Amino acid sequence: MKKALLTGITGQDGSYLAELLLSKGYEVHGIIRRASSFNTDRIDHLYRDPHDPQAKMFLHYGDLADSSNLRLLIERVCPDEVYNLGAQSHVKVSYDQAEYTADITGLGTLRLLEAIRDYRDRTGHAVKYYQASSSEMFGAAKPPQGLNTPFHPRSPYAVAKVYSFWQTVNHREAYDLYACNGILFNHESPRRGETFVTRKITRAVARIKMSLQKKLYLGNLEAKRDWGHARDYVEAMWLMLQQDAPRDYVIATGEAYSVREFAERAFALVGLDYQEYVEIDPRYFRPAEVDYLLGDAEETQQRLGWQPKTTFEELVREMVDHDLELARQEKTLINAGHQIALKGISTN
Ligand code: NDP
Ligand code: GDR
Repeated sequence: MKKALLTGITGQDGSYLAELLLSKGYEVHGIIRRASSFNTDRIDHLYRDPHDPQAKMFLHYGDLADSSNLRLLIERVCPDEVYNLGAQSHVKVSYDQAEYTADITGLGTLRLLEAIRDYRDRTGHAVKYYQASSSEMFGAAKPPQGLNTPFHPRSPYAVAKVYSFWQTVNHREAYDLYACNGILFNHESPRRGETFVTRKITRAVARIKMSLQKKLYLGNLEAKRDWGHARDYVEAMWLMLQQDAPRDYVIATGEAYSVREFAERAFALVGLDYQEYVEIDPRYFRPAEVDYLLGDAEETQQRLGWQPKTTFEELVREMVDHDLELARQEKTLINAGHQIALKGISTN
């Protein structure tokens, strides 16, 4: 039985990847951060008590800021594959917390790579490494962007991801580590964090439809993104670690839509006109914007034998349907006299 160790298992991608690896018979170990309230909602359906002989997923406290903890976990778990999905992953927040983002999203990668290298050298146990690289690294570069496009990062987050990209390449070249960068363009799902624009829109669409919210405040509606489904993209991550030799890959759909188009379609699905509900609030503008991301991924995707399965229409519909159900539940609770905090409406 193969063992995988995931950072970021509580995030959107971590939850889908954990599902995929469990379905393939892996023993899955995830690093979670201690918080004063539970932060495991996305993986609760996968959890079994560790005393249960059927348990295949195990959670360990840790943090990308803590090298000694990362080293200890690698010793204990003896993983065959490590997926580094953990990050301060919000671009706008990275402007507010630039140093923290550099530490976790940038240096965190080095801490993990060095721990793996040391473990491999001492034990001889081969470990394959996946780095969650991002289309944000292309930033201001003209579309379409592919493996040969020079990086031009436009935020502290993107700069930290470029650092991690090159640390991963250098560990492959200098130490012969099986290490891959997956340069993934935006991917969304009903599990997307509520302060990312797609989920912020679908949550608002559903709440407005259910009369729980009146307006949706957004920033730049003209930014274009190449949006895929997270469930499809985690398969590409896994495939990258199953090849004969390590390399870097670009994963995208090859289609881009603006934030405005996303909003238009999401509102239309519930019979509403977005123009009546969306207002612009400059607080959501970024000091430097990434205007247009469109992936040129044909070549690397062919190498993997991977194609996205979910269309843009299907993605928007799945997210809206999911959030309509959530809004119905909220409405029921409110009607029963409970107080519901409409989180995510005014932040980021
Ligand atoms: P999320 O924001 O949903 O999840 C981020 C994860 O990182 C969470 O599990 C979070 O834990 C964890 N994390 C945050 N800080 C730390 C820390 N200090 N130490 C350890 N773990 C930490 O991101 P996604 O799932 O969307 O993305 C996964 C990865 O892929 C990220 O690295 C992201 O930057 C990258 N990426 C994402 C893309 C996308 O479109 N989704 C595209 C390209 C790259 P907690 O739950 O406790 O906050
Ligand atoms: P992004 O995702 O920055 O591409 O990073 P996000 O959904 O935050 O923004 C996409 C675009 O929408 C514009 N926008 C808004 N964004 C947010 N969050 N809130 C708003 O109200 C709003 N209004 C307009 C933004 O300006 C931007 O142009 C995501 C993250 O998952 C990264 O971790 C990942 O690396 C990249 O995708 C690929």
